[in-house]
Amino acid sequence: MNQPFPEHFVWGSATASYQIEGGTTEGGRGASIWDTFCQIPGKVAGGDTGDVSCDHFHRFEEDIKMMKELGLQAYRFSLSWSRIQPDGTGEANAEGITFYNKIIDCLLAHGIEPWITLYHWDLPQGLEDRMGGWLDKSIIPIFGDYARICFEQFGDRVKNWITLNEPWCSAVLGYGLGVHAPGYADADMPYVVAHNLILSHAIAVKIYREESAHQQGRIGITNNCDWRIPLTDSEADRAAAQRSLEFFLGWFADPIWKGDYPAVMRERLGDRLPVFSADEREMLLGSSDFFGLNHYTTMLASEPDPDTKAEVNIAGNGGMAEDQDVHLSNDPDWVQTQMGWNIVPEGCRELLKWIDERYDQPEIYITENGCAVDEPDLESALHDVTRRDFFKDYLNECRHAITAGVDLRGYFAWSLMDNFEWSWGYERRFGIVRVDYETLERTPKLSAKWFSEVIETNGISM
Ligand code: GBH
Repeated sequence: MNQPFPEHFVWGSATASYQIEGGTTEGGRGASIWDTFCQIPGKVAGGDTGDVSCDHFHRFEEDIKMMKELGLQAYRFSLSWSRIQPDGTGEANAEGITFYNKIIDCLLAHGIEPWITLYHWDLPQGLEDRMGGWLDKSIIPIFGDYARICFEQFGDRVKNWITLNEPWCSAVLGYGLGVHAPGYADADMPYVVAHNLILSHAIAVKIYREESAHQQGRIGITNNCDWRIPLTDSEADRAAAQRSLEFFLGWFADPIWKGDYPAVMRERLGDRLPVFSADEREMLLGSSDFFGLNHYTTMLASEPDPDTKAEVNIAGNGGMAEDQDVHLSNDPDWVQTQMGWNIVPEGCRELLKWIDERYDQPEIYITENGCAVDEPDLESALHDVTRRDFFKDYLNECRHAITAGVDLRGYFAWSLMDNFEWSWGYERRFGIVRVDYETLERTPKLSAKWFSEVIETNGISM
Protein backbone atom coordinates (compact mmCIF):
# COMPACT_ATOMS: atom_id res chain seq x y z
CA MET A 1 0.00 0.00 0.00
CA ASN A 2 1.25 3.47 -0.84
CA GLN A 3 1.83 5.63 2.19
CA PRO A 4 1.65 9.21 0.95
CA PHE A 5 3.70 12.24 1.94
CA PRO A 6 2.28 15.76 2.12
CA GLU A 7 1.73 17.74 -1.06
CA HIS A 8 4.77 19.85 -2.05
CA PHE A 9 7.11 17.65 -0.03
CA VAL A 10 10.62 18.21 -1.49
CA TRP A 11 12.50 15.13 -2.71
CA GLY A 12 16.19 15.41 -3.45
CA SER A 13 19.65 14.03 -3.07
CA ALA A 14 22.87 15.57 -1.76
CA THR A 15 26.62 15.72 -2.34
CA ALA A 16 29.55 17.93 -1.28
CA SER A 17 32.23 19.64 -3.37
CA TYR A 18 35.34 17.94 -2.05
CA GLN A 19 33.63 14.56 -2.07
CA ILE A 20 32.71 14.55 -5.77
CA GLU A 21 34.39 17.27 -7.84
CA GLY A 22 38.02 16.30 -8.37
CA GLY A 23 39.77 18.81 -10.65
CA THR A 24 41.47 20.16 -7.56
CA THR A 25 44.14 22.07 -9.49
CA GLU A 26 41.91 23.12 -12.37
CA GLY A 27 39.85 26.23 -13.03
CA GLY A 28 42.07 28.40 -10.85
CA ARG A 29 41.05 26.55 -7.67
CA GLY A 30 43.25 27.10 -4.62
CA ALA A 31 44.08 24.35 -2.14
CA SER A 32 41.74 23.55 0.75
CA ILE A 33 42.50 22.08 4.16
CA TRP A 34 41.29 18.72 2.84
CA ASP A 35 43.88 18.71 0.02
CA THR A 36 46.51 19.23 2.70
CA PHE A 37 45.05 16.73 5.16
CA CYS A 38 44.96 13.98 2.52
CA GLN A 39 48.72 14.35 2.10
CA ILE A 40 49.41 13.47 5.75
CA PRO A 41 50.28 9.77 5.89
CA GLY A 42 47.75 7.72 7.84
CA LYS A 43 44.97 10.31 7.85
CA VAL A 44 42.90 8.88 4.99
CA ALA A 45 42.35 5.16 4.38
CA GLY A 46 44.37 3.83 1.47
CA GLY A 47 46.09 7.20 1.05
CA ASP A 48 43.07 8.30 -1.01
CA THR A 49 42.58 11.94 -1.98
CA GLY A 50 39.90 14.06 -3.66
CA ASP A 51 42.16 14.81 -6.66
CA VAL A 52 39.96 12.96 -9.15
CA SER A 53 37.12 11.61 -7.03
CA CYS A 54 33.97 11.27 -9.20
CA ASP A 55 35.39 13.81 -11.67
CA HIS A 56 32.15 15.75 -11.37
CA PHE A 57 34.18 18.81 -12.36
CA HIS A 58 34.20 17.47 -15.92
CA ARG A 59 31.09 15.33 -15.82
CA PHE A 60 28.48 17.55 -14.19
CA GLU A 61 26.29 17.66 -17.29
CA GLU A 62 26.10 13.88 -17.45
CA ASP A 63 25.39 13.82 -13.71
CA ILE A 64 22.58 16.33 -13.96
CA LYS A 65 21.00 14.38 -16.83
CA MET A 66 21.13 11.34 -14.57
CA MET A 67 19.45 13.31 -11.75
CA LYS A 68 16.70 14.20 -14.21
CA GLU A 69 16.26 10.56 -15.16
CA LEU A 70 15.99 9.66 -11.50
CA GLY A 71 13.28 12.29 -11.15
CA LEU A 72 15.00 14.39 -8.47
CA GLN A 73 13.14 17.60 -7.71
CA ALA A 74 16.01 19.18 -5.79
CA TYR A 75 19.76 18.76 -5.64
CA ARG A 76 21.79 19.84 -2.62
CA PHE A 77 25.47 20.47 -3.32
CA SER A 78 28.21 22.57 -1.78
CA LEU A 79 30.54 25.17 -3.24
CA SER A 80 34.28 24.83 -3.03
CA TRP A 81 35.24 28.13 -1.36
CA SER A 82 38.75 27.92 -2.84
CA ARG A 83 37.32 27.71 -6.39
CA ILE A 84 35.54 30.98 -5.72
CA GLN A 85 38.27 32.70 -3.70
CA PRO A 86 41.44 30.66 -4.26
CA ASP A 87 43.18 31.83 -1.10
CA GLY A 88 40.03 32.60 0.87
CA THR A 89 39.76 36.38 0.49
CA GLY A 90 39.54 39.03 -2.21
CA GLU A 91 38.24 39.07 -5.75
CA ALA A 92 36.16 36.20 -7.05
CA ASN A 93 37.85 33.81 -9.45
CA ALA A 94 35.89 34.10 -12.71
CA GLU A 95 36.47 30.47 -13.69
CA GLY A 96 35.05 29.24 -10.40
CA ILE A 97 31.98 31.42 -10.82
CA THR A 98 31.51 30.14 -14.37
CA PHE A 99 31.74 26.53 -13.22
CA TYR A 100 28.96 26.93 -10.67
CA ASN A 101 26.89 29.09 -13.03
CA LYS A 102 26.93 26.23 -15.51
CA ILE A 103 25.81 23.75 -12.85
CA ILE A 104 23.00 26.02 -11.65
CA ASP A 105 21.79 26.76 -15.19
CA CYS A 106 21.94 23.12 -16.17
CA LEU A 107 19.94 22.11 -13.07
CA LEU A 108 17.29 24.71 -13.78
CA ALA A 109 17.12 23.71 -17.44
CA HIS A 110 16.32 20.19 -16.22
CA GLY A 111 13.71 21.41 -13.76
CA ILE A 112 15.81 20.63 -10.67
CA GLU A 113 15.90 23.10 -7.82
CA PRO A 114 19.44 23.95 -6.61
CA TRP A 115 20.03 23.91 -2.85
CA ILE A 116 23.45 25.34 -2.15
CA THR A 117 25.57 24.72 0.93
CA LEU A 118 28.20 27.44 1.27
CA TYR A 119 30.54 25.43 3.45
CA HIS A 120 30.92 21.66 3.64
CA TRP A 121 34.34 21.44 5.35
CA ASP A 122 36.79 22.48 2.59
CA LEU A 123 38.25 25.70 4.02
CA PRO A 124 40.76 27.48 1.74
CA GLN A 125 44.24 26.51 2.93
CA GLY A 126 45.28 30.17 2.65
CA LEU A 127 42.99 31.04 5.55
CA GLU A 128 44.35 28.20 7.66
CA ASP A 129 47.90 29.41 6.99
CA ARG A 130 47.39 33.15 7.32
CA MET A 131 45.03 33.46 10.27
CA GLY A 132 44.43 30.06 11.83
CA GLY A 133 41.16 29.29 10.07
CA TRP A 134 38.15 28.68 12.31
CA LEU A 135 40.19 29.21 15.48
CA ASP A 136 40.35 32.94 14.92
CA LYS A 137 37.42 35.31 15.27
CA SER A 138 38.48 37.25 12.19
CA ILE A 139 37.10 34.35 10.13
CA ILE A 140 33.57 35.68 10.79
CA PRO A 141 33.65 38.74 8.47
CA ILE A 142 35.79 36.78 6.01
CA PHE A 143 33.06 34.13 5.75
CA GLY A 144 30.56 36.96 5.36
CA ASP A 145 32.48 38.33 2.37
CA TYR A 146 32.58 34.92 0.74
CA ALA A 147 28.85 34.45 1.33
CA ARG A 148 28.15 37.87 -0.21
CA ILE A 149 29.98 36.91 -3.40
CA CYS A 150 27.86 33.76 -3.65
CA PHE A 151 24.57 35.60 -3.10
CA GLU A 152 25.55 38.27 -5.65
CA GLN A 153 26.67 35.79 -8.28
CA PHE A 154 24.11 33.02 -7.88
CA GLY A 155 21.21 34.40 -5.84
CA ASP A 156 19.20 35.50 -8.86
CA ARG A 157 18.62 31.78 -9.58
CA VAL A 158 19.32 30.01 -6.29
CA LYS A 159 16.52 30.33 -3.72
CA ASN A 160 17.59 27.81 -1.09
CA TRP A 161 20.77 28.41 0.86
CA ILE A 162 22.47 26.49 3.63
CA THR A 163 25.30 28.32 5.36
CA LEU A 164 27.16 25.48 7.07
CA ASN A 165 27.02 21.72 6.87
CA GLU A 166 27.33 20.01 10.26
CA PRO A 167 29.46 22.46 12.23
CA TRP A 168 29.55 19.75 14.95
CA CYS A 169 31.77 17.68 12.63
CA SER A 170 34.04 20.63 11.83
CA ALA A 171 34.51 21.32 15.54
CA VAL A 172 34.62 17.83 17.06
CA LEU A 173 36.16 15.76 14.28
CA GLY A 174 38.48 18.53 13.04
CA TYR A 175 39.65 19.98 16.37
CA GLY A 176 38.66 17.52 19.11
CA LEU A 177 39.51 14.12 17.64
CA GLY A 178 41.81 15.15 14.81
CA VAL A 179 40.27 12.71 12.35
CA HIS A 180 39.14 15.45 9.94
CA ALA A 181 41.03 18.45 8.57
CA PRO A 182 42.79 20.39 9.93
CA GLY A 183 43.49 17.54 12.36
CA TYR A 184 43.83 19.01 15.86
CA ALA A 185 43.09 16.87 18.92
CA ASP A 186 42.41 19.34 21.71
CA ALA A 187 39.96 19.64 24.61
CA ASP A 188 39.11 23.33 24.24
CA MET A 189 39.49 24.16 20.56
CA PRO A 190 36.14 22.61 19.55
CA TYR A 191 34.27 25.16 21.69
CA VAL A 192 36.19 28.09 20.20
CA VAL A 193 35.77 26.82 16.65
CA ALA A 194 32.06 26.11 17.18
CA HIS A 195 31.59 29.65 18.47
CA ASN A 196 33.21 31.14 15.38
CA LEU A 197 31.24 28.83 13.10
CA ILE A 198 27.93 29.76 14.67
CA LEU A 199 28.68 33.46 14.36
CA SER A 200 29.86 32.99 10.77
CA HIS A 201 26.52 31.39 10.00
CA ALA A 202 24.74 34.34 11.59
CA ILE A 203 26.68 36.99 9.68
CA ALA A 204 26.01 35.26 6.35
CA VAL A 205 22.29 35.24 7.14
CA LYS A 206 22.39 38.90 8.16
CA ILE A 207 24.07 39.80 4.87
CA TYR A 208 21.58 37.74 2.90
CA ARG A 209 18.59 39.31 4.60
CA GLU A 210 19.94 42.87 4.37
CA GLU A 211 21.42 42.80 0.90
CA SER A 212 19.59 40.06 -0.97
CA ALA A 213 16.02 40.45 0.24
CA HIS A 214 14.94 41.18 -3.35
CA GLN A 215 16.11 37.69 -4.33
CA GLN A 216 13.33 36.28 -2.17
CA GLY A 217 15.07 33.09 -1.20
CA ARG A 218 15.49 31.24 2.06
CA ILE A 219 18.55 30.58 4.16
CA GLY A 220 19.30 28.26 7.05
CA ILE A 221 21.83 25.98 8.66
CA THR A 222 22.21 22.20 8.59
CA ASN A 223 23.14 20.45 11.83
CA ASN A 224 23.72 16.78 12.42
CA CYS A 225 22.52 14.74 15.33
CA ASP A 226 22.45 11.10 16.29
CA TRP A 227 19.53 10.06 18.52
CA ARG A 228 19.98 8.89 22.13
CA ILE A 229 17.76 6.35 23.87
CA PRO A 230 18.06 6.07 27.67
CA LEU A 231 19.50 2.66 28.53
CA THR A 232 17.01 2.20 31.38
CA ASP A 233 14.02 4.14 32.56
CA SER A 234 15.95 5.52 35.52
CA GLU A 235 15.98 9.25 36.00
CA ALA A 236 19.79 9.30 35.75
CA ASP A 237 19.79 7.54 32.38
CA ARG A 238 17.03 9.73 31.01
CA ALA A 239 19.00 12.79 32.11
CA ALA A 240 22.13 11.37 30.46
CA ALA A 241 20.32 10.94 27.12
CA GLN A 242 18.94 14.46 27.29
CA ARG A 243 22.36 15.89 28.23
CA SER A 244 23.96 14.06 25.32
CA LEU A 245 21.45 15.59 22.88
CA GLU A 246 21.99 19.06 24.29
CA PHE A 247 25.77 18.73 23.93
CA PHE A 248 25.29 17.44 20.38
CA LEU A 249 22.50 19.40 18.74
CA GLY A 250 21.65 21.96 21.43
CA TRP A 251 25.23 23.25 21.23
CA PHE A 252 24.57 24.52 17.67
CA ALA A 253 20.81 24.90 17.50
CA ASP A 254 20.08 26.57 20.87
CA PRO A 255 22.05 29.74 20.03
CA ILE A 256 19.97 30.12 16.86
CA TRP A 257 16.55 29.12 18.17
CA LYS A 258 16.94 30.20 21.81
CA GLY A 259 19.72 32.80 21.75
CA ASP A 260 22.34 30.98 23.84
CA TYR A 261 24.09 27.69 24.56
CA PRO A 262 22.22 25.09 26.64
CA ALA A 263 22.43 25.72 30.39
CA VAL A 264 23.86 22.26 30.96
CA MET A 265 26.87 23.16 28.81
CA ARG A 266 27.46 26.38 30.69
CA GLU A 267 27.23 24.53 34.02
CA ARG A 268 29.71 21.87 33.02
CA LEU A 269 32.14 23.94 30.97
CA GLY A 270 32.23 27.24 32.81
CA ASP A 271 34.79 29.59 31.25
CA ARG A 272 35.77 27.07 28.64
CA LEU A 273 32.56 27.88 26.77
CA PRO A 274 32.79 31.25 24.98
CA VAL A 275 30.12 33.87 25.64
CA PHE A 276 27.90 35.64 23.09
CA SER A 277 27.55 39.40 23.47
CA ALA A 278 24.06 40.91 23.53
CA ASP A 279 24.48 42.04 19.91
CA GLU A 280 25.64 38.62 18.84
CA ARG A 281 22.69 36.98 20.54
CA GLU A 282 20.35 39.28 18.71
CA MET A 283 22.03 38.50 15.41
CA LEU A 284 21.76 34.76 16.13
CA LEU A 285 18.21 34.51 17.33
CA GLY A 286 15.92 33.52 14.46
CA SER A 287 18.79 33.33 11.98
CA SER A 288 17.56 30.21 10.21
CA ASP A 289 14.48 30.08 8.00
CA PHE A 290 14.30 26.30 8.39
CA PHE A 291 15.85 23.53 10.45
CA GLY A 292 18.29 21.52 8.30
CA LEU A 293 18.94 18.09 9.81
CA ASN A 294 21.40 15.37 8.87
CA HIS A 295 20.60 12.16 10.67
CA TYR A 296 22.25 8.75 10.48
CA THR A 297 22.12 6.72 13.67
CA THR A 298 21.20 6.12 17.32
CA MET A 299 22.96 4.98 20.49
CA LEU A 300 21.91 4.09 24.03
CA ALA A 301 22.85 6.63 26.67
CA SER A 302 23.32 6.11 30.39
CA GLU A 303 24.85 7.62 33.50
CA PRO A 304 28.45 6.34 33.64
CA ASP A 305 29.37 3.86 36.33
CA PRO A 306 31.94 5.72 38.50
CA ASP A 307 34.25 2.68 38.62
CA THR A 308 34.58 2.26 34.87
CA LYS A 309 34.19 5.90 33.91
CA ALA A 310 37.53 6.52 32.26
CA GLU A 311 37.15 3.50 30.03
CA VAL A 312 33.55 4.04 28.91
CA ASN A 313 33.97 7.70 28.21
CA ILE A 314 36.42 7.19 25.40
CA ALA A 315 34.03 5.19 23.26
CA GLY A 316 31.17 6.51 21.25
CA ASN A 317 30.29 10.10 20.88
CA GLY A 318 33.53 11.41 19.40
CA GLY A 319 35.28 13.62 21.90
CA MET A 320 33.86 16.00 24.45
CA ALA A 321 33.20 12.79 26.37
CA GLU A 322 34.61 13.91 29.70
CA ASP A 323 32.61 17.12 29.47
CA GLN A 324 29.29 15.39 28.85
CA ASP A 325 29.90 12.45 31.09
CA VAL A 326 27.50 10.17 29.28
CA HIS A 327 28.07 6.49 28.65
CA LEU A 328 27.09 5.38 25.15
CA SER A 329 26.41 1.79 24.10
CA ASN A 330 24.68 -0.35 21.49
CA ASP A 331 21.71 -2.64 21.79
CA PRO A 332 23.09 -6.03 20.70
CA ASP A 333 19.96 -6.58 18.58
CA TRP A 334 20.71 -3.61 16.35
CA VAL A 335 22.03 -4.25 12.87
CA GLN A 336 24.85 -1.93 11.80
CA THR A 337 25.86 -0.36 8.49
CA GLN A 338 29.33 -0.69 7.02
CA MET A 339 30.32 2.37 9.06
CA GLY A 340 29.40 0.47 12.23
CA TRP A 341 26.48 2.84 12.75
CA ASN A 342 23.31 1.32 14.18
CA ILE A 343 20.24 1.11 11.97
CA VAL A 344 17.45 2.38 14.23
CA PRO A 345 14.65 3.94 12.15
CA GLU A 346 12.50 4.85 15.22
CA GLY A 347 15.37 7.07 16.35
CA CYS A 348 14.66 9.31 13.38
CA ARG A 349 11.04 9.79 14.41
CA GLU A 350 11.98 10.48 18.03
CA LEU A 351 14.65 12.99 17.04
CA LEU A 352 12.22 14.83 14.77
CA LYS A 353 9.74 15.03 17.65
CA TRP A 354 12.46 16.25 20.02
CA ILE A 355 13.40 19.05 17.60
CA ASP A 356 9.76 19.92 17.01
CA GLU A 357 9.19 20.35 20.71
CA ARG A 358 12.45 22.00 21.76
CA TYR A 359 12.55 24.54 18.92
CA ASP A 360 8.86 25.33 18.73
CA GLN A 361 7.76 23.56 15.57
CA PRO A 362 10.32 24.68 13.01
CA GLU A 363 10.02 23.74 9.36
CA ILE A 364 12.41 20.83 9.09
CA TYR A 365 14.27 19.49 6.07
CA ILE A 366 16.25 16.28 6.34
CA THR A 367 19.21 17.39 4.27
CA GLU A 368 21.04 14.05 4.60
CA ASN A 369 20.13 10.48 5.54
CA GLY A 370 21.60 7.29 4.16
CA CYS A 371 23.96 4.39 4.79
CA ALA A 372 27.20 2.79 3.68
CA VAL A 373 27.04 -0.76 2.41
CA ASP A 374 29.95 -3.00 1.53
CA GLU A 375 29.67 -3.35 -2.25
CA PRO A 376 32.75 -5.03 -3.65
CA ASP A 377 31.41 -5.16 -7.21
CA LEU A 378 28.75 -3.81 -9.54
CA GLU A 379 26.58 -6.87 -9.04
CA SER A 380 26.27 -6.26 -5.29
CA ALA A 381 25.56 -2.58 -5.87
CA LEU A 382 22.73 -3.39 -8.26
CA HIS A 383 21.09 -5.35 -5.44
CA ASP A 384 21.55 -2.93 -2.57
CA VAL A 385 18.53 -4.22 -0.70
CA THR A 386 20.01 -3.12 2.63
CA ARG A 387 20.17 0.48 1.48
CA ARG A 388 16.70 0.39 -0.05
CA ASP A 389 15.27 -1.01 3.18
CA PHE A 390 17.19 1.56 5.20
CA PHE A 391 15.57 4.38 3.20
CA LYS A 392 12.16 2.73 3.33
CA ASP A 393 12.24 2.26 7.10
CA TYR A 394 13.64 5.73 7.85
CA LEU A 395 11.15 7.36 5.50
CA ASN A 396 8.32 5.44 7.10
CA GLU A 397 9.34 6.91 10.46
CA CYS A 398 9.45 10.37 8.87
CA ARG A 399 5.88 9.83 7.77
CA HIS A 400 4.86 8.87 11.31
CA ALA A 401 6.55 12.01 12.60
CA ILE A 402 4.55 14.11 10.12
CA THR A 403 1.35 12.39 11.24
CA ALA A 404 2.31 13.25 14.81
CA GLY A 405 2.45 16.93 13.79
CA VAL A 406 6.11 17.48 12.93
CA ASP A 407 6.52 20.03 10.13
CA LEU A 408 8.89 18.00 7.95
CA ARG A 409 9.02 19.55 4.47
CA GLY A 410 11.60 17.59 2.53
CA TYR A 411 14.14 14.79 2.38
CA PHE A 412 17.53 14.53 0.66
CA ALA A 413 19.11 11.10 0.27
CA TRP A 414 22.83 10.95 1.05
CA SER A 415 24.34 10.52 -1.39
CA LEU A 416 23.59 10.87 -5.08
CA MET A 417 26.65 8.78 -5.89
CA ASP A 418 29.49 6.91 -4.21
CA ASN A 419 32.19 9.42 -3.37
CA PHE A 420 35.19 10.36 -1.25
CA GLU A 421 34.06 9.44 2.27
CA TRP A 422 36.51 11.70 4.12
CA SER A 423 38.91 9.78 6.36
CA TRP A 424 37.49 6.51 4.97
CA GLY A 425 38.44 7.34 1.40
CA TYR A 426 36.65 5.41 -1.36
CA GLU A 427 36.11 2.23 0.62
CA ARG A 428 32.78 3.34 2.05
CA ARG A 429 29.97 3.71 -0.47
CA PHE A 430 26.92 5.82 0.37
CA GLY A 431 25.63 6.39 -3.19
CA ILE A 432 22.29 5.48 -4.68
CA VAL A 433 24.35 5.47 -7.87
CA ARG A 434 27.42 3.26 -8.22
CA VAL A 435 30.67 4.89 -9.31
CA ASP A 436 33.35 2.70 -10.85
CA TYR A 437 36.51 4.50 -9.78
CA GLU A 438 38.54 3.04 -12.66
CA THR A 439 36.26 4.00 -15.53
CA LEU A 440 34.23 6.64 -13.62
CA GLU A 441 31.10 5.07 -15.04
CA ARG A 442 27.87 5.75 -13.10
CA THR A 443 25.19 3.09 -12.66
CA PRO A 444 21.98 3.64 -10.66
CA LYS A 445 21.54 1.02 -7.93
CA LEU A 446 18.33 -0.71 -6.91
CA SER A 447 17.90 1.93 -4.19
CA ALA A 448 17.98 4.70 -6.83
CA LYS A 449 15.23 3.03 -8.82
CA TRP A 450 13.19 2.57 -5.67
CA PHE A 451 13.76 6.22 -4.69
CA SER A 452 12.59 7.34 -8.15
CA GLU A 453 9.29 5.59 -7.54
CA VAL A 454 8.97 7.25 -4.16
CA ILE A 455 9.41 10.64 -5.79
CA GLU A 456 7.03 9.86 -8.61
CA THR A 457 4.26 8.64 -6.33
CA ASN A 458 5.11 11.01 -3.46
CA GLY A 459 4.92 8.07 -1.10
CA ILE A 460 6.47 4.82 -0.02
CA SER A 461 4.97 1.45 -0.76
CA MET A 462 5.22 -0.74 2.33
C1 GBH B 1 27.79 13.30 7.06
O1 GBH B 1 28.29 13.33 8.37
C2 GBH B 1 28.51 14.27 6.16
O2 GBH B 1 27.81 15.49 6.02
C3 GBH B 1 28.83 13.72 4.79
O3 GBH B 1 29.77 14.55 4.14
C4 GBH B 1 29.31 12.31 4.92
O4 GBH B 1 29.73 11.77 3.69
C5 GBH B 1 28.18 11.49 5.47
O5 GBH B 1 27.69 12.01 6.64
C6 GBH B 1 28.54 10.03 5.73
O6 GBH B 1 29.51 9.92 6.71
O7 GBH B 1 30.43 6.54 15.69
O8 GBH B 1 28.37 5.32 16.02
O9 GBH B 1 28.87 7.23 17.41
C7 GBH B 1 27.85 12.32 9.24
C8 GBH B 1 27.87 12.70 10.71
C9 GBH B 1 28.50 12.13 12.90
C10 GBH B 1 27.08 10.63 11.74
C11 GBH B 1 28.96 11.05 13.82
C12 GBH B 1 27.50 9.49 12.68
C13 GBH B 1 28.80 8.95 14.71
C14 GBH B 1 28.15 7.62 14.93
N1 GBH B 1 28.15 11.60 11.61
N2 GBH B 1 28.03 9.95 13.94
S1 GBH B 1 29.01 6.61 16.10
